[in-house]
Amino acid sequence: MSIRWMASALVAASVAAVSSGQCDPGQLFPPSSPMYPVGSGPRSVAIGDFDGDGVPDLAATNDVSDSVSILIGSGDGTFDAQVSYAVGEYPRSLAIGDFDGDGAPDAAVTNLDGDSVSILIGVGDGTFGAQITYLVGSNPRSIAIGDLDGDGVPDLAVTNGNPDDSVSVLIGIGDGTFEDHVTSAAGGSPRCVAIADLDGDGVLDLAVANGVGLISILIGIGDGAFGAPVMYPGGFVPAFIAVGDFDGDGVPDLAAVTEFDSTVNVLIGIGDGTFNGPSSPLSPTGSGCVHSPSWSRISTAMVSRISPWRTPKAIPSVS
Ligand SMILES: [Ca+2]
Ligand SMILES: [Ca+2]
Ligand SMILES: [Ca+2]
Ligand SMILES: [Ca+2]
Repeated sequence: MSIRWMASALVAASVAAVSSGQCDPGQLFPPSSPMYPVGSGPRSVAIGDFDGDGVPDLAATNDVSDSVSILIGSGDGTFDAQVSYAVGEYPRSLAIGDFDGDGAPDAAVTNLDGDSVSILIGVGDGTFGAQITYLVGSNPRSIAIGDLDGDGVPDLAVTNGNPDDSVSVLIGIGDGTFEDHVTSAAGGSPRCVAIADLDGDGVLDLAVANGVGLISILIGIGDGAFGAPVMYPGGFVPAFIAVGDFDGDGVPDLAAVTEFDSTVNVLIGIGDGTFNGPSSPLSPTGSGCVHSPSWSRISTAMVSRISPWRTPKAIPSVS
């Protein structure tokens, strides 16, 4: 049973319930909370001032209708009706940046089933040009924007899920186009990527939440390439990761939510690219043991998910 089929079935069931009188939308949402139709299967949302009037607007990915909905903000808390733009197959995440340097926000969208990224260049009046797509790895789920090679032009980092288990970097040219993607190993079933200078050398680095229960740190070299990932235990299927300075020492720290542990795992940055967290870094070679009291809370099932990482063909798919 495909995810797309299940999503369609849920939408159909909801519509049927409302139509049959079993469910009154007015009881679910008060009249003061307006709802705005978008496409089918909305998955993620981002904010940008797409028409340049100083009022935030919305962009949402719709994974069943393979589109992005743009809703222009009126300034009083309301939004115009959506205008949709076609993107690739099963769009998942999107990020907003100015890829062509014209001051108008553009959008980058991961297409989970299309193994691609769609770029929508903003005109500046709230409309967007037709998509330009770039191939990446398998099952791209998450996307982040940063100047990874230090040339002043925004670049993209994209997680590629199983079986590629990598991060794709697309270097921006500056005119809204991107070079072909270059991949770096990231762990097992990467699900979310965040960008920050984790070791304070002025070069942006990557933090990746991997579905097999690991947080990967990839230190940027400066030309858009990255060193080998250093792994930290991340709980049972870390799904999202965010960067912030939680202890106020000026060094970025990490917070990752786990899908099945019902926890947020916090890793405190040391400043050299390493972290104090649930445990010490794991050796990518698989040698040695991890000595940490918190390691014991990781279940046998969790260990079985980590151990196969040392023999990549055995990694369970959680994409
Ligand atoms: Ca632009
Ligand atoms: Ca760049
Ligand atoms: Ca760095
Ligand atoms: Ca800190």
